Amino acid sequence: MSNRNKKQRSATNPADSVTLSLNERILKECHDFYTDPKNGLIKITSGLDVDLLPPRKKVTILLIGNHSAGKSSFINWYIEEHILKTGVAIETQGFAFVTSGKKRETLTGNATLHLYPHFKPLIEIKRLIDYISTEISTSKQKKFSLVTFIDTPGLVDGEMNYPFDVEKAIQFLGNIADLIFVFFDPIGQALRKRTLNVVESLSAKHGDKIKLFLSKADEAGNETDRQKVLMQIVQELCKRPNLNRAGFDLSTIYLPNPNKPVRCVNQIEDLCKEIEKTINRTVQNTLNTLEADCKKIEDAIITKINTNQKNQSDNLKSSGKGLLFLFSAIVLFSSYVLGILFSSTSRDTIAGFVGQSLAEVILLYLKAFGYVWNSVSDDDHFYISIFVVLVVAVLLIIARWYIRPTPTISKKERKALLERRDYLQTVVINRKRQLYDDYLKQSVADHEL
Ligand SMILES: Nc1nc2c(ncn2[C@@H]2O[C@H](COP(=O)(O)OP(=O)(O)OP(=O)(O)O)[C@@H](O)[C@H]2O)c(=O)[nH]1
Ligand SMILES: [Mg+2]
Repeated sequence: MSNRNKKQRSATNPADSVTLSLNERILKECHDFYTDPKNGLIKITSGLDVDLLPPRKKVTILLIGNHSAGKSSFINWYIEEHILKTGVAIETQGFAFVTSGKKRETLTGNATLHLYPHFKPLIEIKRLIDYISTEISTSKQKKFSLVTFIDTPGLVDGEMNYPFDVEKAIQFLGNIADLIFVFFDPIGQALRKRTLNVVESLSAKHGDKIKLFLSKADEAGNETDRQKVLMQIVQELCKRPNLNRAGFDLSTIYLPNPNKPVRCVNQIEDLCKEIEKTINRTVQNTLNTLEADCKKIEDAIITKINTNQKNQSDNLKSSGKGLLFLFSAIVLFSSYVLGILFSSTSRDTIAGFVGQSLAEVILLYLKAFGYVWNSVSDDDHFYISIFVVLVVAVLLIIARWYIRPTPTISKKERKALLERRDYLQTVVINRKRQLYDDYLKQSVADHEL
């Protein structure tokens, strides 16, 4: 009980409720519910047939596109800090995870994969580890505290050799990312083959996550030029047979520059809204998954307890049968030995050992045994002995087979399992419902504003 209170207290840490937004707090609490070393869902499921992955505390957004399309500049703009190198030259050589944290820091590839365990399989792509890094920024702009951006090297056609398999890496990152932004810039029309190849293969699996943009739209000339560029890109995309065209949409964006007013429509706000929508969806999914996972664990606990009950009663029945076979083996063996050793012993000697009444029964048996024994030849005595030994051995083997109980859990373990179920129902589920209510109240308030 005291553990539970402690857990509940840690889940609503007052410091967190002051510094974190509600969505951050929900994702953090859900994550902690899984990873708590003592009562976490991952810990609780050890020994149960349930596989769980802790939810991530942030949404992951992968940015891909051709070289110089403005991917790094977009991230810098979003977080309002010049954290990534930008420029006309090929600036981004590797994959940079950009995330918010307490202090400005750059982490190496190994540290990055340690920080993002979901991405560990990237280590299998040759030489890639040297081209991965994490940039931690203290920025709290827009929704950055709930986002991890992944900046990627610009995709260029032709003979440009990447020191690692860039397509494979992007494919893998695309599997895990919650959103994939593809940037096409207006200048490099003829050089987009590689970008289109990657988009085509990603869209087959993740069509709903991919959003396409014409970036740097302020550089696309006048309205007519811009329409022409858009048409060209759409035509190129339409030529791709495997491209998933559900929700196929190409928005025009550029980074607002107060010193350079442009009269072109900028859909960059829609892009930011898309990020917010994904965050909201992730929060709801995380809460729903938490409840579903609790249910899964409860079911596994009940199954384990019921199976244990059945095993216990099966063990009892089986041991009964085993003991019966063991008893038969002992009776057969001892009767046989008794018959051979004592068939010529006198009534008085036997009575001296076991008393008069039992001696009568034993003598009766010895008489019958002696009759049968003497009626067969000496050779047959040998075969009979072998036969008896074999039967005894078989009986013992059968007895051993029956007296081999299926492992069961102790009363203490059973009690611990029921306590875990109780904890899930009374602490985790209740807290989840409370968080959901808070989330809904916030959404209603947002809409009313
Ligand atoms: N006019 C204009 N220039 C932009 C915009 N976004 C980026 N740029 C410029 O475009 C150039 C390339 O931008 P980057 O952000 O380095 O592009 P990138 O996609 O990261 O390029 P690589 O890392 O080489 O793949 C830089 O000089 C930026 O200043 C935009 O919206 N409008
Ligand atoms: Mg870049």
